[in-house]
Amino acid sequence: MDNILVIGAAGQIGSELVAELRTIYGNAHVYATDIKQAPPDILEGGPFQILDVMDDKQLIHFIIRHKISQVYHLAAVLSGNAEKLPTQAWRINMDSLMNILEVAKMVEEVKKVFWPSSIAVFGPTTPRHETPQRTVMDPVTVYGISKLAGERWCDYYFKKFGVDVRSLRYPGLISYKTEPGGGTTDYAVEIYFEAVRQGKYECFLTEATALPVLFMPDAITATINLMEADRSSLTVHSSYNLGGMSVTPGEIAVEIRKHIPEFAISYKPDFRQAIADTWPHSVDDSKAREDWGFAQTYDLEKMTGIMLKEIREKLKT
Ligand code: AKB
Repeated sequence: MDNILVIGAAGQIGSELVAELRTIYGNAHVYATDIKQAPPDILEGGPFQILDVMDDKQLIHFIIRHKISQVYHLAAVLSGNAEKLPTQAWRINMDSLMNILEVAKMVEEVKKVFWPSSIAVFGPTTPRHETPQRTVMDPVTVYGISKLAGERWCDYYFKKFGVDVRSLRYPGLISYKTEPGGGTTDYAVEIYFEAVRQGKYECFLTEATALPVLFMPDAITATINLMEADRSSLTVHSSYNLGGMSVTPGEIAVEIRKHIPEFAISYKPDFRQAIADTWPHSVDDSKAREDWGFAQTYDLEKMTGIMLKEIREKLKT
């Protein structure tokens, strides 16, 4: 039986991934860790420990002590926050990945590693529509540069040392359980929370800014399916494109108004507009579909209905 370590378990992806992994592998086999306290369901549902992935000694002890065979390393400084603290963000994003890759190289019991990349690896001269798997990559943000460098390291550790590291270029992820923090696509989560809380939202991107987004259940399924795929079927060892749906703030607002007719949106672009302007509008994820069967099941309409219903429930309690 696999023992799984999730780093960044209290975050937007981690809090949902841990729950799903515990359903599949059993509560006792999924070790949730973070540098901050996790939400009650993670704490009560199985083992949780405060762990700093930057501390390589603590990390290797943890992995050996708990006989960890799979690692999901989700901790990162996202695009908006990384622009405020460039050198710290670079250090955190890169050193943490290097610690994980080194442990996976050294400890034979570690069979697989998951590390998320992002659409941020693309840049202003990358084709913006249906961005191909292999294309120009010239990121101009610290976050994007760190993700692109990370992808190259993942590919290097796979080819040089046989480390089975798997990765997805996540688009903006939309969820209601745990709100994201410090990203450019965060608007697409905030908009739903503010629609329910206040009936209005001031968006930090313009009305027509198109970015790819994906509903969290599809992202969780994709992540686990990639990790469970037969190694021989995988042809990309840097990171797989994951498209989702291409949406603008204006289009989400129209969809929200079908449920909350009085919803008002205004636009006040800030520094994150310049980041979004260098990212793809839509992404070609045919390689992920071919190699390990990626499939998206939620569209904007279905996602909006669920987001508003779940946020209403959540804010009641
Ligand atoms: C961000 O906006 O920084 C992230 C991402 C797309 O990687 N959500």
